Amino acid sequence: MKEFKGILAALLTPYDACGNVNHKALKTQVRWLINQGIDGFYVCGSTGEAFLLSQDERKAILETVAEENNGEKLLISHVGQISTDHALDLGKHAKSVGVDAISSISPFYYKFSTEEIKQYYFDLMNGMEMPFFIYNFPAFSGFSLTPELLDEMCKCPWVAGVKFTASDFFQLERMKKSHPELSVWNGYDEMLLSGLSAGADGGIGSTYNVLCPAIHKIYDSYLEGDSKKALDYQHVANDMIAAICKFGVFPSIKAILGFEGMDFGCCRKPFAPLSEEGKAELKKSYVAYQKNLAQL
Ligand code: MN9
Repeated sequence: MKEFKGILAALLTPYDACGNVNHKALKTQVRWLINQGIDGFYVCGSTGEAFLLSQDERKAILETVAEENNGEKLLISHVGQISTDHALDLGKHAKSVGVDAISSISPFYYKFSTEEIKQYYFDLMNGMEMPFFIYNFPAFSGFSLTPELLDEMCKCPWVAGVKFTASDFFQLERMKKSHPELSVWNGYDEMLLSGLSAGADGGIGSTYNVLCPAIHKIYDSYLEGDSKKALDYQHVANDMIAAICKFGVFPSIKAILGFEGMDFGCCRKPFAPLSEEGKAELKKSYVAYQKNLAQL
């Protein structure tokens, strides 16, 4: 079995001119990332516009990624939905496709109680019986996984770890200290080194779609015990990430993939298209990023 660690790209969803999922571009992107040293893929998460896709589209995307990946790198399928049944439907499909693990954000919008959210996770894990990563992203979901709640969740043997998209590294450290057997993925790319220092086993991120070489250097340098070098690479990556955040994370990353010859189209509405000014600034930042990376 593959180990749950390393640098995973939270894949974006490419669309063609008619707004349909562009499976060909997706395959090209998966292969491009494998060639750059990526350790795996997180499919149809926030970055993949999960909640702007139909169930069938999500299933088809996973199948395409699995086909191109061909068992080479880690494959984690995000199956989160507001409805337990819809999430289970995606999860069972993902299991049949042969993913390494499943993951889900907590059900949102209705302000479900902690008990209801816990039950949602238990229903998914017991329904799928395979390694499961709880996706903790309080800023978007409105729900925060506490170390105490994680202790309770761990009564289920299928909990494999947490995707921790938050900046409370005390919480991350507590989770990892109490459950060293779990894998914790850092979620904010701009804070990868901080997450690793607090005990994270790797990172899953949207900007890794375009910054894999620099990001992998942060990870490798940290593991080699060279925090100074890791920080140098984090600085280089963060100059680019700051520009990406300024103009909208997903449209910006799609534009950068466009610079690399992969046409990902726009994000689905209500996401707005990237401005011309944004595109021009991103281009400048991307050229500078590549230069800075080469000089390190
Ligand atoms: O989960 C990603 N968050 C979203 C991780 O997709 C909303 C991150 O990779 C961020 O996009 C990135 C930029 O803030 O850290």
